[in-house]
Amino acid sequence: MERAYIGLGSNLAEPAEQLRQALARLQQLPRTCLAAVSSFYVSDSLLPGQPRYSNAVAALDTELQPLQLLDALQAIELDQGRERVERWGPRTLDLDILLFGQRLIDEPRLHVPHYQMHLRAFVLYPLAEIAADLELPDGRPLGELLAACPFEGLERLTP
Ligand code: PH2
Ligand code: MG
Ligand code: MG
Repeated sequence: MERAYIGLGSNLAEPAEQLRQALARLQQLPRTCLAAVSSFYVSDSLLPGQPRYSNAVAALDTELQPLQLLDALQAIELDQGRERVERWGPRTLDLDILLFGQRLIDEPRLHVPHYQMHLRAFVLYPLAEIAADLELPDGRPLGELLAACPFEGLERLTP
C-alpha cells in the first residue's frame, strides 16, 4: 500500500462539479482508498486567455502500480469529456499524479514528482491542507516550498 497525491483541475463545463464527479470516481477505484481531500481553490490559468481553474488535491492509499493508477485516472478524464487538443489547453478534467510514495518515476508516460508542482500555488496550498508535514523525495519539506510560493492569486472556497 502506498500513499499517492493527485492534483485535480478543471476550467470548463462547471469546474467545481467536474471535481466533485472525479472525487466520486476516485472513491470507487479498485484496491484504493480515498484518504483525504483538500478544499477547492480557484485561480487564473497559467496560460492567459483561458477560463479560471478550480483545483484540489486528493490523497489515495493504493495497491495499484503507478501506471495502473495513471490508466485509471486517464479513463476518468476521458469519461468526463477530456479532449487532448493542445498542450495546456482548457480542459474539463485534469488528474495528475503529483507524488507516489517517495518514488522517482521517469517514464515516457509518467514523471513523478509532477513537473513543476513545487512552483505552483494551486498544488502546494491544497496539498499542505491534507499533508502538512510532507517531504518530497529529494528531502525538501513542503513547508519550505510553500514559503517560496506566494498564496497570491489563489482563492480558497469554503467547503
Ligand atoms: N493547469 C494547467 C495550466 N494552467 N492553471 C491553474 N490555475 N490550475 C491548473 O490546474 C492549471 C493551470 C495545465 O495542466
Ligand atoms: Mg496539470
Ligand atoms: Mg495532466
